[in-house]
Amino acid sequence: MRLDCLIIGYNDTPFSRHLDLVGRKGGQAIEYRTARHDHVRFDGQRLPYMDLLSELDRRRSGAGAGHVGYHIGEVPNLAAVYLTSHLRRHGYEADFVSAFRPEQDRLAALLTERDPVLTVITTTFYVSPGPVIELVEFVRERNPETMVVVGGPLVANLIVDADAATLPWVLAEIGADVYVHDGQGEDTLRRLTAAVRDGRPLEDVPNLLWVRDGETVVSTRRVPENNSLDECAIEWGQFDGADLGPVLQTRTARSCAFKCGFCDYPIRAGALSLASLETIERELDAMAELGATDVVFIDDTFNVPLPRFVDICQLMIRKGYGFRWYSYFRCGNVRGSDMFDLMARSGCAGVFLGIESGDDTVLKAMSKSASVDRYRNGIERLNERGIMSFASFIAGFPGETERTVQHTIDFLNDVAPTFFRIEPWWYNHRAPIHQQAAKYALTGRDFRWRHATMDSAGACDAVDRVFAEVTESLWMPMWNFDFWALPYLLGRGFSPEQVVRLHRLGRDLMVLNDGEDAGTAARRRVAERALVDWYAGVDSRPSRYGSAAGSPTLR
Ligand code: B12
Ligand code: SF4
Repeated sequence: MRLDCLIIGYNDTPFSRHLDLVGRKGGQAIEYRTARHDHVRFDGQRLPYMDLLSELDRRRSGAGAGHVGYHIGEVPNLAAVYLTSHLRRHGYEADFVSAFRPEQDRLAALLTERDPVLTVITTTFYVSPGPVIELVEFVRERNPETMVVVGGPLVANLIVDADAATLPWVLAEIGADVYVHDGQGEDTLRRLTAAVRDGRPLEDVPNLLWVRDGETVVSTRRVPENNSLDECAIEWGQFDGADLGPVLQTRTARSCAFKCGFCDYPIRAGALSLASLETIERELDAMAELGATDVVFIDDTFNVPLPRFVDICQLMIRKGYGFRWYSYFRCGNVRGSDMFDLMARSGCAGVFLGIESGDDTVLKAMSKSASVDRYRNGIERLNERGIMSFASFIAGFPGETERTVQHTIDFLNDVAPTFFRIEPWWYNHRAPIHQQAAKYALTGRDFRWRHATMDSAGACDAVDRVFAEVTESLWMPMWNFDFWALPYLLGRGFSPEQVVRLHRLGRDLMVLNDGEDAGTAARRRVAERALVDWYAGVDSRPSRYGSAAGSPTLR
């Protein structure tokens, strides 16, 4: 039967391609310096952690090149699941592909055999159009007739950033037939699917853009969506547990009630909107029914408001689902110990902490509504209960100095969250801090900026310093990994200790990334051997992707 809609999750750029691109910017470019902490050199290859695991698995199993032993796309892409569920609920034939690269063959088969009327490209993760262009070309080669639709955050950001003269050019370059312009967009997609299927004109559907004659952007009327999270919750029963795997992501809230100086998400996503406890219970029941072992709540502030968070933890205890769960967590908002006990009893296995700085003046400049003391208390309570934590930091926000960086190092060594990472500040002109540019003598944008107390190169130096001097918490790389790799790996059968060990051994190898002399090479061989030996003791479930033909993840 013909598909009404095929939805594509995410397209991860191969790391080697990324290195080539950022390498061309020169060794001092921030992107290049950041990439140094995102991979290890292993037997002559530069591999981010997920590819390192695939390589260890390939050697152990004797599989051939192209073996995808590990890929974060095994966790079903949430936007793709969400949009598929939304369309199915309204009676449309919809299916999704979680990750393009390891599922290329399946995507090609769906495009030719199920001949979708619409092919939808989600853009949750893209800060530039490159990955979308690659997908559009792939889709058109396999099915020139399908209508290619692109929407989501990338489109919204391009519309805000590009001026009237460049927007048609950028959209034409991406090459889709239609763009959805809305912070949500699911209902526009439903209307578009109906219109195309029924042969009605696109002009009937709000929130659309397309390019006419390569130079004019045509837009239909704007009707911003405000979809109810209760009415639009994912109906997990529509899916097969074996297809989805044991690690599932969901969200119980949209947007965020805070206004951190560096973040534009609440501006983009609108007012905070919450799903009811009944909806959450229905979703969790269905996930348990599908056999989920690990559930990830991607809400930006899962424990705000606190009474609701208590209700959710109590619900998980009462229902005895037995799965481990993970979320972002504002640990500075929680006092006392009871809440942490409740989290542990309800199965919390790991939390993402947006700490940002170990210095109160920087936290204040960030409008973080948090203090170092409250953070300290929160992390200590988590550590006592064996809940793993990942603490994320920003280097170089206005107000940052050598001294405040030292405070971050001291904080990490003193409080010891399980994992941490620090990244140079990315100056986003859409974020609230931009309104205070004059106060901080701020100039530039993105990864090239300067303010009264630091510039972007100084922020990179600070990252190197924190990486080198923190000994009591383990560096967790970002590239296709990040905190979200924790549920994935535990779901694949790793023990928490094995995940910790991976990070310890990975760091031993990562510190040797830059060296070329004989001494470094000898140390590298020892560190590589330790990883091979460690992996010999890992008894993980097989990958869903295995030797996916044509997967260039390891190239
Ligand atoms: C989980 C996660 C990951 C995981 C994903 C695992 C997986 N299997 O899915 C991993 C670790 C892989 C990851 C990687 C990265 N991530 Co990430 N990630 C997230 C996280 C926590 C959740 C994303 C999510 O699923 N959202 C839920 C979906 C439902 O929301 P949504 O995309 O907004 O979709 C809605 C609409 O936008 C719309 N929509 C989306 N696309 C389309 C298309 C059409 C046609 C229509 C109609 C509608 C539509 O539909 C949805 C329903 O309304 C977010 C933070 C957050 N809390 O959201 C960061 C986030 C998305 N990640 C981010 C970034 C920067 C990255 C990386 C680039 C980091 C890096 N340098 O490596 C990589 C990119 C990887 C890649 N392939 O390119 C940024 C994105 C910034 C941006 N887009 O401006 C975020 C917002 C974090 C942040 N605040 O910085 N990430
Ligand atoms: S960083 Fe997190 S808590 Fe702060 S405004 Fe953004 S989404 Fe909200």
